Amino acid sequence: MNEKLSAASRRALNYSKNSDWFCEFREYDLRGDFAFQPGVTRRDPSAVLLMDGLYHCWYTKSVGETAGFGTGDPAAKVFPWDLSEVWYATSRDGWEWREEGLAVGLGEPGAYDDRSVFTPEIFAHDGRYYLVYQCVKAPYVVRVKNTIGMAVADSPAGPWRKLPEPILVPADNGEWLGEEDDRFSVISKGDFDSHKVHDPCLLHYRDQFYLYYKGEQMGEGLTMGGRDVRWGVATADHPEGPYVKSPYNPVTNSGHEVCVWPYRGGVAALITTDGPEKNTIQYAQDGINFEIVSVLKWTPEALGVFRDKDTDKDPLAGLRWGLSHRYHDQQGWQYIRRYEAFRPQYA
Ligand code: AAL
Repeated sequence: MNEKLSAASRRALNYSKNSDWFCEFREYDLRGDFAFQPGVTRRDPSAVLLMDGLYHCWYTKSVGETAGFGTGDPAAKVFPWDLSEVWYATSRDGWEWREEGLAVGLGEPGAYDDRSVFTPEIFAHDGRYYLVYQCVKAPYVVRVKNTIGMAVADSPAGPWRKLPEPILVPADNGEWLGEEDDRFSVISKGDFDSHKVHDPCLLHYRDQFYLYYKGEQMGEGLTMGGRDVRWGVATADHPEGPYVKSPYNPVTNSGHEVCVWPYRGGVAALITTDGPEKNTIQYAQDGINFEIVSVLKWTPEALGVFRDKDTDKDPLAGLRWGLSHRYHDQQGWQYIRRYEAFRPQYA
């Protein structure tokens, strides 16, 4: 064998394995209330649960145009996910969806969630349902800290009982520089999750509750893969907490919306959008130490996976289909679509 191996060939020595983790994606428009609707934003769908022959999902909903920051009007909508609430929909076939109504609304003025509640994930355990989602307390300025809230119900249709305080908050070890409302001027950055804790996703794992989440950092930097966005995990002995951040955080060096599923005693993750390892599937045998197992051509945005009862049967069983969202136009109208993952059959 040729003794001279290039750096790329040395790196490729391990690339031939894991091909069963490789997949591509297709995306489809949906019918009913999830069809595109100008003037309405529906985005960031949760995982899809199937119960008694009915599919259920939760998502961010808001109406009205996005004005952005700097209007001088504190009531102006600054992001498509500002002034939002968590809504709930069902479907008999996963294609035609019916909007059932509001699941979790804004808190009272002055509460930690009085400005926006958005980007939900659903977790079912022991006959009880848990929604985890992002919260913003007014005023929604650039430097506002985003937290994670939880609401609990005995039925997917609610009623939902909010916990009195967020279950997870950003690290408080960064220091802003000056008074200007920008998120990059800092005296010190602090931890990877010093500005926002986002995209919560709960799994029951190794007899604990693992809350995976995306962190955004004060003074956010750039890497060779773009935005420096990373995930962390916090664990608890009870679904309602208290959640303790892992000493291993951050557990990824890339990614955006959190998309994780259990597989054969470990945790699989779809890493998208940001960072040097974006568009990869990664696997952690211990739920903490993730390794790349496949590199993907393209991924849908903000996946909410269908929670298959048996995800051990195939590496991709936990990713096979679900919901995603798409920006229909730059006015900020996003809508929910269906995605499907498939293994390409090369001739
Ligand atoms: C989503 C999530 C978070 C971000 C925004 C709304 O895809 O990553 O919730 O803040 O985009």
